[in-house]
Amino acid sequence: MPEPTLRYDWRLDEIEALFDLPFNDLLFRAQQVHRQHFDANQVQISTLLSIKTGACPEDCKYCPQSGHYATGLDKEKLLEIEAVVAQAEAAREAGASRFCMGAAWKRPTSRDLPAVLEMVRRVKALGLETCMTLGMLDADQAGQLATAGLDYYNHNLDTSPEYYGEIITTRSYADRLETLGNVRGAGMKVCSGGILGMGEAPRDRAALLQQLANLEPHPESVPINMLVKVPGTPLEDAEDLDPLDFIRAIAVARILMPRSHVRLSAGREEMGESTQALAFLAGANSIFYGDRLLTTSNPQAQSDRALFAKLGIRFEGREVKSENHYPVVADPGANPPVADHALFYDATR
Ligand code: SAM
Ligand code: DTB
Ligand code: SF4
Repeated sequence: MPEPTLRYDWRLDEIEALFDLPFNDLLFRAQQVHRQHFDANQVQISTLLSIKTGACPEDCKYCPQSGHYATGLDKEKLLEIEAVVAQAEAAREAGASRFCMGAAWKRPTSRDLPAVLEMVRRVKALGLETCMTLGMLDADQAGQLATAGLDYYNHNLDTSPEYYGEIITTRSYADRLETLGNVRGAGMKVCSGGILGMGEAPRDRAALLQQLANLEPHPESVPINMLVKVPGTPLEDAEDLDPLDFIRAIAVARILMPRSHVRLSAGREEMGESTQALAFLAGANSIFYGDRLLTTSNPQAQSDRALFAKLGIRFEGREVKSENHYPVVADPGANPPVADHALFYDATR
């Protein structure tokens, strides 16, 4: 099949028509696109660390770290650099190729930035890809992070422009787009996605993906989070999203942004193996790996390895030692030979 040209002009009605396809047709199309650009049996592995937790001045209604809601989180100071490096080393040993550091800030201040820049340099020196999510960035801050060696910056659009005001009032959609522009302008890779299951309408899910797909270039990484309902947040009792609608959104994201890594992000613990397997079939090819997200729990690494074994999925990325890594040989013909210190290569780079 000829490679489709990347598009940045998706109309909402076209995207809604994809969502409305029969489920099997949608998944088939997504899987075709996926296989044109990726090894369908490889998943990129990122590990998250909260480097500054809680007491955030923003009012994001989904977020346990917002200081506006009583979620029982203690406010913490910025972690020490050595503690961050130690966690990054452990993530690397466990097989992660990217280390993502998150801070509950509206934006980094000039007081905090030097320590953050040192974290980037030190984590990068371990041979890991680096990612940070620190809130809004101006062009100068983005430039400093890029110079320090930051590979990716995560800043989510979260939902559609129309629904956004129901979820956050302390920073605007335009603010978010501006930060993404500053990240791009500094030459870093963009990680941007959203959250589903916040009571949005199907049209909002289509409109979120439209916003992401019409960024040129597309974000290299697109995290699709299922809302983790945290007691104390205004969304703690949000109605469950049908898992099949979540899968549809993954499939549509894959079709709209064929070369991007689509991350099956928060919410995996509540999902079960079958939904996760469907997400990989729909074109998700990245996860957060490790027992914790930022403040909430994620599946145990051991159960992720077991799931990957069942599905014949391999870790994408750097060379890793197989004793700390899951050496899948579900189909020996399709996998690289597994030795004691097997090398796993990213076939997509
Ligand atoms: N404070 C920074 C910011 O928001 O720009 C970075 C950290 S913030 C926690 C990163 C992202 O995590 C949010 O944009 C949101 O998409 C996601 N997130 C936060 N709480 C979540 C929840 N309860 N369920 C799912 N995703 C969540
Ligand atoms: C993203 O899209 N999801 C991650 C990461 N980017 C920073 C965060 C998920 C947070 C889930 C709630 C928590 O653990 O606090
Ligand atoms: Fe703060 Fe980020 Fe949570 Fe919003 S999502 S309250 S900005 S930590």
